[in-house]
Amino acid sequence: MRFEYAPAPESRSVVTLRDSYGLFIGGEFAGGSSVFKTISPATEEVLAEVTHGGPEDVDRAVAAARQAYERVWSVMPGRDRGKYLFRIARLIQERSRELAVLETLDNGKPIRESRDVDVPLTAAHFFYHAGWADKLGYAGFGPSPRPLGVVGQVIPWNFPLLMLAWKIAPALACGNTVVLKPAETTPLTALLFGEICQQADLPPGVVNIVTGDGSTGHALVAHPGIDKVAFTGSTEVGREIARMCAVSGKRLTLELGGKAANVVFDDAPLDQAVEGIINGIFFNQGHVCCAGSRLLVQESVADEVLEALKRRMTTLRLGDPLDKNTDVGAINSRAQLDKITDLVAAGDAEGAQRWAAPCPLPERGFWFPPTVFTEVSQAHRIAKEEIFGPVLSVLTFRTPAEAVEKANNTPYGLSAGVWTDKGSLILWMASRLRAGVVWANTFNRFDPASPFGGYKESGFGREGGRHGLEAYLDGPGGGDV
Ligand code: TAP
Repeated sequence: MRFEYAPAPESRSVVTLRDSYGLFIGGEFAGGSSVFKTISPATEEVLAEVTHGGPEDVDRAVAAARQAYERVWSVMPGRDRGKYLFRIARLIQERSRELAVLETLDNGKPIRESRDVDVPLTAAHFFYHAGWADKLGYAGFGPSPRPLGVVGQVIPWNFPLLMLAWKIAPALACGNTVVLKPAETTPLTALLFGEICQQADLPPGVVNIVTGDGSTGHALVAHPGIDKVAFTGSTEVGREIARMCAVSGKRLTLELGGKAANVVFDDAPLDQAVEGIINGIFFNQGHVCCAGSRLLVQESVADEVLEALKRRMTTLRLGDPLDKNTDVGAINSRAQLDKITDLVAAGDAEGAQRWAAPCPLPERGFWFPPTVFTEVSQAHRIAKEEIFGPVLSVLTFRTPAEAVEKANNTPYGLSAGVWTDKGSLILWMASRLRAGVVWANTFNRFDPASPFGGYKESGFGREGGRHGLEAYLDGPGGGDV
């Protein structure tokens, strides 16, 4: 039965959008030489003008971060750094509604997700790392581990605020200062975070936000004044950054793409598994590095699972991201929509069978319906390449060994899911899957205390947990190149 829901839009009035935003350098907002527009992907409405940071702006930001590092932050006792981080975490909670609405406007993700996932996890990351700031000497890195210095951080558009938290919170807890470049299509919550730093009285220069495009990111990574680069984004750009950092003495961590297998055995609780498949691929429109984009289902239950999956997909609500009933929001940009459309066309051309949930798409903005491909072979592009959209490729297997072989048949290695009633099979699978995270009877679960990161072309280094601190402290490990 399909229920009809009255619209329940979240109010936009909790956010005051400015016409234009400057760069956040040395604790102040200031304009630069040129600007670009950021739009709402759901309506194509221009939200604001944002400053494009050039090499000279990056230079100023790195100088401000260096000064703050040497004079204030690296010499401040950990317990005092922790107080600032606790203050930031509380301000994120206080301003959570504003942050959630702004994230949804700029990114296109459903308000339900920004309100219930992105923003609470962002606050949780700051709380967690605030707790570490005065305990680093007990974390197993020696009695007084040292920070690295100035960190250049470049993040993608799929979880703008959360990726900022994954980068900034551990860096600051360990005593580093940062220059962060948000993605071109989603700069607004990072700039609001700059305001939160001001509100928290964070010493000027400890956090600097330089907005811009790939060229700004390039200038930051190439800058001789930074000691470490932390990058989250595509494998292609990650490769270029690894080449740039090689033999430079800069430390490097890379969090890159994925093509995760979500493996369903015939003894799994199937209704629960179907919810996990839906969450695995349609959460955040599939713009998730660890999305369960390849469903591996045991042949004996494949028909049953597919039928239940399609039935569930017809109940997904696609539309206005600010509506609290919406499950599937807008695709983040026209460029990403074109990429999804091209890969789906390749799936058709290579002979896979496409089925999309019947749902009307809004006329304006960028949209793609939840889609599933069956009769997919491992050689198809849709089974090999990261689509980064709401598109699931279904393959089948007969034995656990075949499931492992197919799951590992990818250049990526970020995450995987296993659905079965047998604990022994979960452990058997987890020890053989080449993935940084293996979820058992769940998917897309995150916690700041749990390290996250990849194998192979999904990158190296971990974010979160004690392992994540290592990437921001001087000493062994941390993904040196
Ligand atoms: P990218 O195109 O790689 O962009 C990521 C960031 O790098 C953006 O800020 C981008 O700026 C910047 N950039 C682009 N070219 C650069 C260059 N030559 N030098 C330095 N910086 C440069 O990725 P995306 O499309 O935004 O994000 C999607 C990708 O991120 C997917 O592959 C996804 O799997 C991955 N991802 C991975 C994770 C983890 S934890 N592994 C988490 C989220 C996303 P512009 O925005 O201006 O292009």
